[in-house]
Amino acid sequence: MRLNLLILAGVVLSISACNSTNDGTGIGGTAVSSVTITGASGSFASGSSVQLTASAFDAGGARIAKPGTFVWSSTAPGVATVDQAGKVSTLSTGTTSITASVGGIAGSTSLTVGAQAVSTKDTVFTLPVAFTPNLVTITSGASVTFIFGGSVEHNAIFRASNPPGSPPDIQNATNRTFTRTFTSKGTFNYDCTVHPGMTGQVVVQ
Ligand SMILES: [Cu+2]
Repeated sequence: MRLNLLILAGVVLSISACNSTNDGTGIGGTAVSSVTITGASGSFASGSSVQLTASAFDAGGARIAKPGTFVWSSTAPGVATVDQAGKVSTLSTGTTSITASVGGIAGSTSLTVGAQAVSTKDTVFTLPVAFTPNLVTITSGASVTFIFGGSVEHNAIFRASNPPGSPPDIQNATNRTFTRTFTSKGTFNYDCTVHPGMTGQVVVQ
């Protein structure tokens, strides 16, 4: 059984308040009532990046198209940093809270880097141009199923810098499923060379 200790995604917090100053009103004067963050799911390998998206909503729950500029921050920048476009860079094992705020209203999401329960098999999806999850930890001899969904072509090329035991690369494909078995212990990094920054990691214990 796999412990989903690390599936810590989605909206954890949204704060309602009524102090709408400067950026608190969007185009048309709509006050921001809540902020949510989407885009993170699963656990993340250190040394990877994750794009988050913030959305602002009015008191009636309608999304505000132009709420102003979100200010992003990370409570544990040693674990992961976030730039002002919502792009998270993961640095080391741990958990951090990523916050986006506009008009005095903040939303945040918890994000975990590194540690993951060991699994006897796992599945990686390509959604939409990211390996999800981009970190899986399996026992030696276990397999990972790679599901290349949708119409976008991807590949999975194991890095030359990996320890001995990388399975065969997965060449460009769409809408196909591949299984790769990992018989050697170690950390195996791979990339989709079609999409720069689309990287993943299999840790074999
Ligand atoms: Cu790709």
